[in-house]
Amino acid sequence: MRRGAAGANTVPRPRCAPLENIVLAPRPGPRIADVGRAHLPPLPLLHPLKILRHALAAFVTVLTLVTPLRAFSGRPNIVIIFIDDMGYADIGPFGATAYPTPNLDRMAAEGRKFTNFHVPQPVCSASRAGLLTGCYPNRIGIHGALGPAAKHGLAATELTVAELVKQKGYATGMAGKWHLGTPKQFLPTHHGFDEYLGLPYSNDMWPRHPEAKAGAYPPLPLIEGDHVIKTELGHEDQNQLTTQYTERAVKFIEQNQDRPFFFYLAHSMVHVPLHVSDKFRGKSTRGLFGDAVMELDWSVGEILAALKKHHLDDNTLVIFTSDNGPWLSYGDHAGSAGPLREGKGTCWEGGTREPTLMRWTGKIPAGTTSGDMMMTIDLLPTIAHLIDAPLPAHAIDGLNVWPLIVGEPGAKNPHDGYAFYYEQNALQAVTSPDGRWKLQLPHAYRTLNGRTGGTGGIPAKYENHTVATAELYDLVHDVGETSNVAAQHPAMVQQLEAFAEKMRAELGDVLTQRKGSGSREPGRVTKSD
Ligand SMILES: [Ca+2]
Repeated sequence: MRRGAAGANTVPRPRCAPLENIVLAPRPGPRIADVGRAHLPPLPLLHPLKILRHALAAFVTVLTLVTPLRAFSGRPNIVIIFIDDMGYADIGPFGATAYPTPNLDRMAAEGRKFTNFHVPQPVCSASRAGLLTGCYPNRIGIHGALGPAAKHGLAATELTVAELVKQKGYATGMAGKWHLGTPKQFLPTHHGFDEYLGLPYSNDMWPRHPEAKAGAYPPLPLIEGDHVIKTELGHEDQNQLTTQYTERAVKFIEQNQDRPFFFYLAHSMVHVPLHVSDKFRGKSTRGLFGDAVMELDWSVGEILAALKKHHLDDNTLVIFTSDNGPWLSYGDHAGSAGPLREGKGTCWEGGTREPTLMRWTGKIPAGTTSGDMMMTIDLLPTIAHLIDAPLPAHAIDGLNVWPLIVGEPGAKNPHDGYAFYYEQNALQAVTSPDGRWKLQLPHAYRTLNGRTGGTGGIPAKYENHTVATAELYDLVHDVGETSNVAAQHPAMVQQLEAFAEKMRAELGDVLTQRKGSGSREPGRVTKSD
């Protein structure tokens, strides 16, 4: 497995000059002109030549302070919009027709659509761990969806995207669902975010969820920083979440328009139980689900409008994607994976291939589509490349894919393959680096087996099915994983089996009773905490 110290981004890079610390002091900080003035002596009555010398000294002082700021302004702002449980075909650019998504349509027209962009695991906490650390989530001890009582979370020693960009003086903020540990020490403000507003975990871990047994969940809190600011959210509070998160993001952009910033907007919707504000209630022909997507589209529009208003379009990378595929058992309250097989909670394409858009005016070619395979774990090293930041010394799994993102001629995926783990360290599938070939390894998975899902927020029951022997799929010609072509391509099966073995040696695999050598422990609450 490649280590951060051996990857493409690992050339030692100069640390920030001390002056950047002055320029990037947290707001409200001194304005550049004020800082310059603070360094000037008072101007007594002096000989004209002395006045000239003072003036020259002042000019040089101001110049040295301003120069680093100008150099720094070349680093892009980054906004990641992470939707919860949105399916591959749930937005206009990916085929949704039952409701309009004009802002996402515009984002696709002004940016690039990625049709083969994946998450490493098809479930909330694990997926978020991969996005934020550039690691396969099982490498860092995070799997599944952490419950409110979980006593573990993202280890303090892991490096998040927020901590990465802070090394370069970025302002960092987050709104929305965290889900990487509820005890205070694991919350976003302890992982590199200057500010945070949101839910510590999923909005269905809630006493009012229609399926929640009495006493199963504590009251669902709203958190600001690392303090609970509302102890028990009700339905109307959930109705306001999309609006509230969006307003926070817009305010953050406004406040930080003059310095590089990173904002992570992790919406709670369209995870069940679905909620929407009055702005969009009843507005779609697809019920509450369509209404909620329309509100998310509105949210994207607000972000793009804020960037435009502050003239940041050509210096801001905006990424839109989802943490896993649709929760199909919820039927009319679930999204659609379109042509893809299965959904959330499976390593079929419907579970991990996400509707993804990226926009950076002048850098990412507008109105284009990429079919190259990429994964959220690649974003941290790609961002490190963009801002010239050092990668962590510990091993990570993602690699810089910027040449693929911008469509450089001849660009190739730098990986040996991608691994899809699920449950507690079960290696269920692997793909070739170009994303064409996928080997489904023997494992059990959940399926509705052709039945429709539930209605009104009550799910249907899944059945368990099994992949008995490894199955090979040609995703270029069969994106729906309908025809096992293992018998026709034995060499490809062998190649992917070898990659799977390499992953088992590194990260282990409970399905073949293997222990890996490269895994790390999550953070845990200790008695002294
Ligand atoms: Ca999710």
